[in-house]
Amino acid sequence: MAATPKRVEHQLTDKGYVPVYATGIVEQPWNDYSETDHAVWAQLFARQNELLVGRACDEFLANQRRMGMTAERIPKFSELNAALARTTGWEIIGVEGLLPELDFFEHLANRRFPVTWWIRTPEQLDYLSEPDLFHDLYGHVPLLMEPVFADYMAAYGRGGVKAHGIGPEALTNLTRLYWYTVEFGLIRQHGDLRIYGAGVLSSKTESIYSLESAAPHRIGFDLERVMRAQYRIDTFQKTYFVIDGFAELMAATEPDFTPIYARLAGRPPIPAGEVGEGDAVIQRGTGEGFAEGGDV
Ligand code: HBI
Ligand code: FE
Repeated sequence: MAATPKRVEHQLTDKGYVPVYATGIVEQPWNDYSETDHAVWAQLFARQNELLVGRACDEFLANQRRMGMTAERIPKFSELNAALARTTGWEIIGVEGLLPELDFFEHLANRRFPVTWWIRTPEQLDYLSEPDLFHDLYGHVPLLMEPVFADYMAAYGRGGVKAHGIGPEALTNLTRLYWYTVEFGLIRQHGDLRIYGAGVLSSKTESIYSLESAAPHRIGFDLERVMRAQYRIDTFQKTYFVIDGFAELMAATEPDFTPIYARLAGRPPIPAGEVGEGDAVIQRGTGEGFAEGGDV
């Protein structure tokens, strides 16, 4: 396991990163990764890449190749940043793990994607409770090379900073949007359903379940519907929302959310496993195996 990284307190350049001492950022300790760390990356990478042919959206594997991400070694953030800088202006920054929401939103608004610097152990191969390097780097980063999705992520960050100023209910609504798009979103491609959400792309079992199980509902994306949808942290999702394309996602989130938050304030959330009236149902799930309770 890599040694604990040194924290860098640095005066940031005029790239617009406001705080003078960014305590949340750590340099990627690439030379400290052990052979076991690289082996875990290689095993997860190879397994997912084989599984995702025909299951991931086209842009995912294409951009992974474009940025030179391979199974061989844990990628160097600096090398991926060169590809990102040339394409969408995004930058990967190393972090210890989950950040306070406002910090996270501010990074996204400035086109900085926080990536956990450490990778899971072989014992945690198939499940760990918080995002590690494999989830963040393998799952989230390739699509930051896709211009429209990259714009959506930056717009999401700006919206998050605003929502943080509005209050907890707005934040809850916005977190659901992140959950059902960036983490667990599906997209129509080639007349079929494909995966673009990082939480699914980085999970062996959910990559199959999300597309092939009869249990979950699959519903056409609708912004306010998604913002009302409770979700699951500890099991497969009970519902997946489907977009027609990244342009649809970007267009849906253009308007100012303030009136939307006001409208939603008076409406109850929809449980994760429920089909709401007016839903554009693509496939109504059987609900088989749904865990009771535990929606957030
Ligand atoms: N921090 N590093 C990191 N990565 C995330 O994906 C993340 C976070 N903090 C908060 C968060 N995600 C979610 O609450 C978002 O919906 C904001
Ligand atoms: Fe994530």
